[in-house]
Amino acid sequence: MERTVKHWIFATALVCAGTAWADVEWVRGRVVKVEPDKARITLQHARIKSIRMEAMTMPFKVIQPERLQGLKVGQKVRFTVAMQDDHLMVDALEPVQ
Ligand SMILES: [Cu+2]
Repeated sequence: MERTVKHWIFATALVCAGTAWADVEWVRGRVVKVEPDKARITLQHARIKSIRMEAMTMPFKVIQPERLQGLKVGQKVRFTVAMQDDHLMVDALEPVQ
C-alpha cells in the first residue's frame, strides 16, 4: 500500500513539473478494486507513456464516478487520464474485450 501511495505522489510531481501532455492516450488496465462511494478505482495498468509512468497497480480518483457503474473486479478496461485540481485522475473509462 505504501508503495502505491509513493507511486501516486511521484506521478503527480512529474506532471506538476510540466511533463508534456499532448495527445489523449488510451491506457489498458484491469480492475482491481471499485469504490464508487469514494469516486475511486484501483487499476492494474499498462505503461502510460504521456506521463512516463511504468506499469503498476494504483488507485485513481475518477472525474465522473458514474463511469464506475457496472464495473467488476478482474474486468479489462481502457482509460484516459487527466489533471484536475493538481491530481492525476481517470477521465474516460470503458470496458474492453
Ligand atoms: Cu500508475
